[in-house]
Amino acid sequence: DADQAGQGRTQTLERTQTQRPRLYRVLLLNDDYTPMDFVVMILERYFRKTEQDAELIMLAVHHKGQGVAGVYTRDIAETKVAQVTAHARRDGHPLCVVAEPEV
Ligand code: NFA
Repeated sequence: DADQAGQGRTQTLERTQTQRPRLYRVLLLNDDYTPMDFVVMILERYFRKTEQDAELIMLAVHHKGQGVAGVYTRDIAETKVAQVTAHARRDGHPLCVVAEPEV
């Protein structure tokens, strides 16, 4: 095409700095039925929290309605949401987990 042949109208700007990818918060939402121990296990297993941190985050979600389990690039965040949702449903728990972009 014209661009390939050097007739192009497309300009490529060279930049020395690389862009950093947008990051996404993975949020856990409170509900009345998911056992506290299950939420703690999820935070340890999928979000690599210590037992102490997992308990603090679980209690914050329980009392405030939601809380951040971790912050990741989009693919990783979406994979965490899918894996945790599948695990919760498999075990019969309504636990809700969502990803939202950081501002
Ligand atoms: N609120 C749940 C209970 O009392 C515990 C819970 C915490 C659920 C965090 C979801 C998220 N069993």
